[in-house]
Amino acid sequence: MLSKVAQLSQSTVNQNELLSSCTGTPRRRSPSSDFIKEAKMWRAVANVLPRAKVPGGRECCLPPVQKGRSLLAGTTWHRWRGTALGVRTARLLSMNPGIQKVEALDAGHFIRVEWEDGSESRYPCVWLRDNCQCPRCFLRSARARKLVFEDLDVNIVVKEVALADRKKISITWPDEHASEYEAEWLKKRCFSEEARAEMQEDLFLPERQYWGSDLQLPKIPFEDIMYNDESAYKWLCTLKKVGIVLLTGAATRQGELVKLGHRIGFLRLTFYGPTWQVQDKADANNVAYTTGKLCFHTDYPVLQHPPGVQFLHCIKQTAAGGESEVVDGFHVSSKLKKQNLEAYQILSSTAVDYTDVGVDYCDFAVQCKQRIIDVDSRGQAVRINYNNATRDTVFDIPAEKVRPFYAALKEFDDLLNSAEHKFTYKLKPGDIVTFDNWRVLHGRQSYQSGSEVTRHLEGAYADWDVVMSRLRLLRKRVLNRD
Ligand code: OGA
Ligand code: NM2
Ligand code: ZN
Ligand code: ZN
Repeated sequence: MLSKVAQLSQSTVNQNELLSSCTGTPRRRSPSSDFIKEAKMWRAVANVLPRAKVPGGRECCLPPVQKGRSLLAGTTWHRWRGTALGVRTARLLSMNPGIQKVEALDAGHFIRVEWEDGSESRYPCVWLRDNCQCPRCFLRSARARKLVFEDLDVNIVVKEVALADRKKISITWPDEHASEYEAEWLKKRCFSEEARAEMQEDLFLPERQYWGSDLQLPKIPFEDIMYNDESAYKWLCTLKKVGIVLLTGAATRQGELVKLGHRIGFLRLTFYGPTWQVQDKADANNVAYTTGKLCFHTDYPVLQHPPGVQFLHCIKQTAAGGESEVVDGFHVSSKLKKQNLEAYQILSSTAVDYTDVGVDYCDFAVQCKQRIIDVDSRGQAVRINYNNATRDTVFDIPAEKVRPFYAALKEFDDLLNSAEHKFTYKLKPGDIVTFDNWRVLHGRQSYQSGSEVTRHLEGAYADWDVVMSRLRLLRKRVLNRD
């Protein structure tokens, strides 16, 4: 049986099915909008983008940057075009290298491949045996390893290695099992530091663009990202790199975020429901559901795995007040690290108790411990977990460490709120702000309460796993990669 991807690449009709099944094409629509949207969808499917030559000789499906009408007008689109769109990594990934020579080294523990361009790669034999691609060792349909670890000899050496042709090597193992490895497959998995870094960049797009009050808020029409894969790809690349993108022109009714969820895959359900309504509520179960000011926070640090991405759709906006504020938490963290290393160390090592108790989608009594700044092995911030409202009164640290902790948090909070770092804007009805909830702290100014609802946002969350998965699939399609 053909894989789903293989089947889908067979005809445009099937490509259309993929769009409607996985990428959120609305199902129930009025006849007129149905017709318009159907037409747009077909246009998106049939969209044959002009082919542009990119450095390295590879072609990619990108329209040339048009003067005066960039999809991200006024943003850094031209700057990230070169890398985030896969041009740099395309070098490694599109290279079709031939093999000059292959030999065993180190008593058969290593294979050395000499490439036609004169460079070389070395592969440990235990890794080669572990990654044999034959049907006995690998299930093609699942692209997963069948070989069980028990059956792997970690001291295995190669018995024979040969160059099948310039595009393939073959290995015979001591038990006569035979493996073949393609040149391109091997090249991508080269163990050199440079090749590994390039592959990791391609998989995880770690590049960050820090910003402050000078942020030029990236904007894309909601319709474009819904019906055009290239726009959706740009949206998600920018969301990853900058941390925030404003989608404009959505309908001013509930339900747009559910459609957005279908576009990426699915939304993240929490105790506040699949989507949630930010408006002034009697007996509010969360400070967000009042007219009060919300100081800079990330949502839901009380969850062990806080939502990676947040969507806020403005349905109704109040005349006075209710402005939004955002700040780049990774940028501010790096500033804090330079300014006061001790404060940074306190915030990245102290486990803070969070609590959230109440009733919404169902009843809940959630407790969690989080560091305000989560860092990776190099000490770089990877997730901010800070909501002053849900920070517990219970604080599980020795009494003498309490004041130093507050002093450190004060320094961080001051930096977040400095005019240099924060960006203020006001959502309009039809706007959907999409942002990295692990990186961008957000807040809002207070507004007047009244007898009727004057401000209404619908909110939803998604996980980064889901968003990055959609980004990789869109990239594959937009850049016409294998
Ligand atoms: C929230 C929130 C922002 C706003 O609901 O968590 O931050 O503008 N809302 O109301
Ligand atoms: N809401 C907006 O951490 C939080 O309590 C964030 C979550 C209520 C879903 C607010
Ligand atoms: Zn095998
Ligand atoms: Zn919030």
